[in-house]
Amino acid sequence: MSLKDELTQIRDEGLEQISHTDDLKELNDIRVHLLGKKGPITTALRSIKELPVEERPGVGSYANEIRDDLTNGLTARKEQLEDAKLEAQLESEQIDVTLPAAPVVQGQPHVIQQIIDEVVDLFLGMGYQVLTGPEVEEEKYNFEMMNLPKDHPARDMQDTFYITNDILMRTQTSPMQARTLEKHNFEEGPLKMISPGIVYRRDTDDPTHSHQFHQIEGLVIDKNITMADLKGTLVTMTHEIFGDKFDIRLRPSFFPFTEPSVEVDVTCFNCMGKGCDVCKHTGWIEVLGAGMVHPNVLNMAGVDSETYGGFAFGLGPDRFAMLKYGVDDIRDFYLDDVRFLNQFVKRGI
Ligand code: FA5
Repeated sequence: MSLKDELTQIRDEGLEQISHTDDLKELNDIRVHLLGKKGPITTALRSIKELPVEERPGVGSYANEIRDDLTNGLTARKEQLEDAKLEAQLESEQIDVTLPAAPVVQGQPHVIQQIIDEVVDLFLGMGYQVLTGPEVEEEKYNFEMMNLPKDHPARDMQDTFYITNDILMRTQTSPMQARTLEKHNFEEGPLKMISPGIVYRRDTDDPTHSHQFHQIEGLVIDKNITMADLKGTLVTMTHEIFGDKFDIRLRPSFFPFTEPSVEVDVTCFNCMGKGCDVCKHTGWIEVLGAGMVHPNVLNMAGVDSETYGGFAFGLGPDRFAMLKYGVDDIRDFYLDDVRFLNQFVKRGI
């Protein structure tokens, strides 16, 4: 076989090999083999010197042509394989942007805080200011200025954690009445305030009592406020929190800081007024204390009780939450068990 034919065969076999490989590494091995120092082209070129002088240039330039053909073949195949590799990668790593995103765990206020927020929002809408006060309170505000002098038997109604003789953990949010009355300037308008917060009592924990719970105090003082205003306000709140089907009932009661005083009952959530075990067959459940502010409370805070008067109420949002969601043990709210608390997720906030 002539050297030219040999070169043609090297090219044809080389191009055949190149077209059959699908692997970039293998393609590189082929390149090294065909065009490398020990490859068939180099070997063929070396043997040119054995040809007659007049044939040498022709075979030399033919050998260069063959090398160019192989180089071009290698380059083209390399591009093809790289494109195919990229294509496959793009295909396998495709992201479907229309798929629903993985859910993000979202926090939410505790169910009792949700009730407090609902009540506060309602009263803000009715023009009340929202105030908060100290949980470590002076005995003077918690009792004395609420018309509960020392040794008054009604102090026993709220068993107290004392820190010193004069400082205690407040047993109710009512001291905020005295604190606000002391500061309010009635020349600037009536006093309408709501005060949510935590209170403490030496109550033995049971399904409806906790030693630490929440209260929301409400106070409205102006000229010509009547008990009808109190009832109207409580009916509005009941409808807002529990729904329009719920009614309220006022029962005569006693609080030293209101006269007259009432306990307020809401339609039983369980039987809707028919009577059941939950409401002890009365159809009603007690939710808050209220009344017309006692003149002594106004006078002690420097407000003229001859001119001004009004109503106050104190409700327990923990009990509200029990009623609203039919929870039969108040202590469940404080266990921080997410399986329990997740039942009260407010969808869509
Ligand atoms: C009072 O605390 C009065 N300060 C309320 C008041 C304010 C009356 C203004 C008049 C005018 P009482 O002790 O009843 O009242 O408590 C009020 C509410 O707090 C109760 O109706 C109940 O919902 C809640 N509550 C009382 N004790 C506990 C307790 N140990 N655990 C959970 N909630 C309680």
